[in-house]
Amino acid sequence: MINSFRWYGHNDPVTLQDIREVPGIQGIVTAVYDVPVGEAWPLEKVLKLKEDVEAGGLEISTIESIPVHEDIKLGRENRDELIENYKESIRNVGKAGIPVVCYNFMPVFDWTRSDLEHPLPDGSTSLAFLKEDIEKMDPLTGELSLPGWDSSYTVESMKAVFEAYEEVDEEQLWENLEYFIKAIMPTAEEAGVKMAIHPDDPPYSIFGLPRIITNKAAVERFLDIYDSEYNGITMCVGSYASDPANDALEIMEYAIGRNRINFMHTRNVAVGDWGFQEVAHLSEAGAIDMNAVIKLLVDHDWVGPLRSDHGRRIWGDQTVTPGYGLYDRALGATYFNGLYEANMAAAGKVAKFGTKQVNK
Ligand SMILES: [Mn+2]
Repeated sequence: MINSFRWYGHNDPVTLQDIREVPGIQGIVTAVYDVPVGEAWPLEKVLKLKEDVEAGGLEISTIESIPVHEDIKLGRENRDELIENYKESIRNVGKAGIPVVCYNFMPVFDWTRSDLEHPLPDGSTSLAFLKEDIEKMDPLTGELSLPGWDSSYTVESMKAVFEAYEEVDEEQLWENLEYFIKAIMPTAEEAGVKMAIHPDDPPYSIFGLPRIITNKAAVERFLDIYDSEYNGITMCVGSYASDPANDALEIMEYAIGRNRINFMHTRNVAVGDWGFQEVAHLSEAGAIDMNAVIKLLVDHDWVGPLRSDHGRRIWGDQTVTPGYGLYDRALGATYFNGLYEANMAAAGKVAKFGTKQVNK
């Protein structure tokens, strides 16, 4: 396991030096942020990103993410050109020696929450998805704007994209995903880049839009599209567990049994028929047995990147990017180090983090 930490580039108030001081962090999860969605990432930009991270004493373990253009998801006529650009980005990531790319295939909205500062009993706040609040929202009025929603959409363009999805049901979206996967995978294999699809977040339909990467059956169907270790998943335990019908550990056991987990996201959630709220990473705080998660990785000698996912806002953290403050993610990262070390020791193996500190 390569314990990793997401970094949003030089505008991120969490610096590479901050991250480097978190014990056991070996990998950076980041992206090229200044190329419009649909265009190819130039090699120079990928190499510059790599140099910047290495100058900070760290290495890129994962690209999160290369966004998939809406026209690919919609299966529009111009998709072949957009897919060629996507393949070029994968090739350039491979040339930079970066082994993993995370992406998702969610229509219109990336992750969605109703509240970014929902209080927890300990006085901290976190991201929440309260169904009764979501049901009152109408993305077509233009009155709402939530993070995770692409702010570049005007009321008119939002209406247009919703109209376009009236022609794309779940089966059609699967077909469009299949077309995309079959087109990019030979390139990913050649480039030595393992692809890792992130589940829909939350893993069910919102605002009538189709959503397909939602449960164990979906993972099975997805992996069967193209049977290669380069065609894998991001096992985001918190996203899968956000649907009370899912058993995230069962999904994980299935995917790791097929050697198709290419990236791990570890966050915990409290879940109910009311929706879900993100909580501290500790198992007892939420629905996920994190020790069982790490034990599965150790049992399978899993060697990929894992990152502590969304944290609560604690200790007066002023970070703007919701869920991506330094403190609670750092607490999560050290918690996962502890679980990893203990599980490795129980299996008669030694956990190595590359952090041995020697004073002169
Ligand atoms: Mn995730």
